[in-house]
Amino acid sequence: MFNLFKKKENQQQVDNKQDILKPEEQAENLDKDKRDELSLEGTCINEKLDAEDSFAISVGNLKEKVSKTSEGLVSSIISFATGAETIDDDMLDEIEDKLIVADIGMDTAVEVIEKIREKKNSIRPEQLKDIFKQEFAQILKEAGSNKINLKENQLNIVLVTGVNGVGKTTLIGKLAHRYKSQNKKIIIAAADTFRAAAQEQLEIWAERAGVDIVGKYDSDPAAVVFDAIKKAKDDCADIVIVDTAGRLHNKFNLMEELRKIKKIIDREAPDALSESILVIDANTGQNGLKQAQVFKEAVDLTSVAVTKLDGSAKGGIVIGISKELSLPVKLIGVGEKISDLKDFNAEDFVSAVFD
Ligand SMILES: Nc1nc2c(ncn2[C@@H]2O[C@H](COP(=O)(O)OP(=O)(O)O)[C@@H](O)[C@H]2O)c(=O)[nH]1
Ligand SMILES: [Mg+2]
Repeated sequence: MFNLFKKKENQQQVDNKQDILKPEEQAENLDKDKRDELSLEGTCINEKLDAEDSFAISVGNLKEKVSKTSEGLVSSIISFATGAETIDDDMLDEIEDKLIVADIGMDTAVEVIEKIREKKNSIRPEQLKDIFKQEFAQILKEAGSNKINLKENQLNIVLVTGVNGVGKTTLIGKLAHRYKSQNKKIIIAAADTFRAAAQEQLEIWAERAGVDIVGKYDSDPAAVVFDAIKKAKDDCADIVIVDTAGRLHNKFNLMEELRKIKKIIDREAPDALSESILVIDANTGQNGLKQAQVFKEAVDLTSVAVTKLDGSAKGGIVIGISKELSLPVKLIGVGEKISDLKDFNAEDFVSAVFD
């Protein structure tokens, strides 16, 4: 009853305001009021978003995927330590070089090696592998929870950013498939409107996953996001996944475009942005870290997805990202199939690389 009165009172305020608004603003306000009405009526009470673990990858399978990374990181540590009586500075310098080559990140490599150098007289060379494993596990843990953040009984928006070719569209297709299989209502916002091919590619993924898609080639990306949010509210959708452009040669414009998208999300659906995910290709190594700095500033990243981990020798970037950006890795791409997007589990990752 109270809500009804309140709604009536609000309606009066809106009506009064309409008189002094321009026609396009009036249209926008009416849309908003209609959406408010929908949520007031409680039609958007969605089913519980249950945590499924069928998207986990077994340590055995992960081990196979990260075998090259493991070779680069662990084999070198073992080969330097094998047969040595003590741990000396030269040995640690050489391991440091290997860690940098394996792309765990310069600062991370230096910091971990310095920590071990301080206690080198109290540990044995054969303990090194376990000590590195513990250090890396600690770094991954400190970056935060690896679980994708989705809220119950409300709209969730997942914003996906990253430079061209890293695997954003593929990841969105896989993610849509995952949530669809959990009976969630998904809408994809095709906000990479710059290339017609990008739209077509996403349409194919949407069709494969059996989810709705909003967006038109050459339209304003922020307007696509606006439309997707409107549709999501009208349809009581659970999740809107936003694809974005990634042409970095025009960095300033891209960041402006992304900021505008973020602004629309914050304005139209405050508190709905559950994840702002940066997608990084495992093979890009150090470059990935530099990209992340730029995106972090524009769209308030909450997490990272590392794609193409299958066959990459540079999977150590997972550790560098966690340490140097304080961002947890939450998803990993381990192949091109629709089921090849897995949850990242820090403990399993270090086991797969080190054991
Ligand atoms: N091996 C492998 N290939 C992937 C993975 N994710 C994406 N790709 C491939 O990377 C290429 C670029 O992907 P796309 O999604 O178009 O990247 P976008 O430009 O960021 O949207 C495509 O050929 C994908 O099939 C992955 O996890 N593993
Ligand atoms: Mg794309």
